[in-house]
Amino acid sequence: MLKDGMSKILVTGACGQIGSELVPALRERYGGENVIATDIEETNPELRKDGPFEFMDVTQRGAIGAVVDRYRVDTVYHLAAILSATGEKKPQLAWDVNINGLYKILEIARERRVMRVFCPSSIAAFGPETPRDNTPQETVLRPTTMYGVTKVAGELLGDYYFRRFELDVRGVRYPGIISSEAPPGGGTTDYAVEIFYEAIKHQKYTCFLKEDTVLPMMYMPDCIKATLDVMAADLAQLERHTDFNLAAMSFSPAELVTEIQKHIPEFTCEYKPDFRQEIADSWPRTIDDSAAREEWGWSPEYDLAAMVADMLEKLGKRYEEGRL
Ligand code: NAD
Ligand code: AKB
Repeated sequence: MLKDGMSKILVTGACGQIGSELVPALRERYGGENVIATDIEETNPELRKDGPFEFMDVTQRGAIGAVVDRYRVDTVYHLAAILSATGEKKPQLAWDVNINGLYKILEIARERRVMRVFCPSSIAAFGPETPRDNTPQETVLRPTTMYGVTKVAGELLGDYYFRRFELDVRGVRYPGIISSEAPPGGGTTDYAVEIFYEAIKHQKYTCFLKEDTVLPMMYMPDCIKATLDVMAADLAQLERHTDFNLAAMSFSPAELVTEIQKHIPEFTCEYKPDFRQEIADSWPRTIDDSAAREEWGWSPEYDLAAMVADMLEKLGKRYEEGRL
């Protein structure tokens, strides 16, 4: 709890892959009424069950201000964004939502004296000139996607608001997130979620990345843990603020297929790389997350084997119940 049990938390982009699981986790911890889920579209009606939901477009400053004022918001988890693959198809939209949206969130937070803002970055902040193995915390940030450009700019903007206005902005560079609840929203790592649905339903999958493309990944329970932990960390212990490297596991599509085949031996995968291959080739293979470990005690729980077993159990149950 951030302020004498009085936290009012706003989540933007709440119906997305991460928001769909972060909102219930926040409501569990802080109380349903205290977590206001917002999105431009209501693709997850479940979020209305345990607390407020509001339509809110993060590119509309007036709309953000109205929600912040109505609920007396003091903490923001800003998840609304356009991800890498959609961002390459619609770079202008990616800039508008990811940069103009973030700027408006930060300005409203500054004006209304919001206490703390979470704004995630991504492994997409790195680029082809970055060392790809054990990518250091401090390294070359020259991404070649619009999404990556917005993530680097977002890290810098958040740091600026911290230094210049003492707004407590925090963020991590999430790897690709794997989850069983909401589908991923137009990224390059989406294959690592789609593959489970196809393995269960059809026992075959066509992957849009090459079989040996290793990328950093993380299972949703670790993503939620990291998000809550970095936001709960003692500010005095933080040297960094908006750009913590974060790691849990790294694997290629072929390694994921082998792990799934341990549970579904008849599962097969073919590979037809598309435009997302070039994006993946510009990202790291493995990440050095020692700063997050040292400054706020980060440590993941799920490796590849544990993640695959849990995903197949959860999705398999939904399939048997006719809900997949
Ligand atoms: P997502 O695409 O699943 O969800 C984003 C949500 O934002 C969607 O529900 C969408 O409707 C909403 N949105 C889009 N435009 C909006 C607007 N103008 N106003 C309000 N809402 C709008 O994304 P996610 O995977 O949940 O990602 C959340 C955050 O985490 C993003 O900043 C993303 O860059 C970051 N991230 C995600 C991953 C991942 O693998 N999921 C990895 C690295 C970083
Ligand atoms: C994407 O693939 O765009 C996201 C990310 C790693 O930021 N999952």
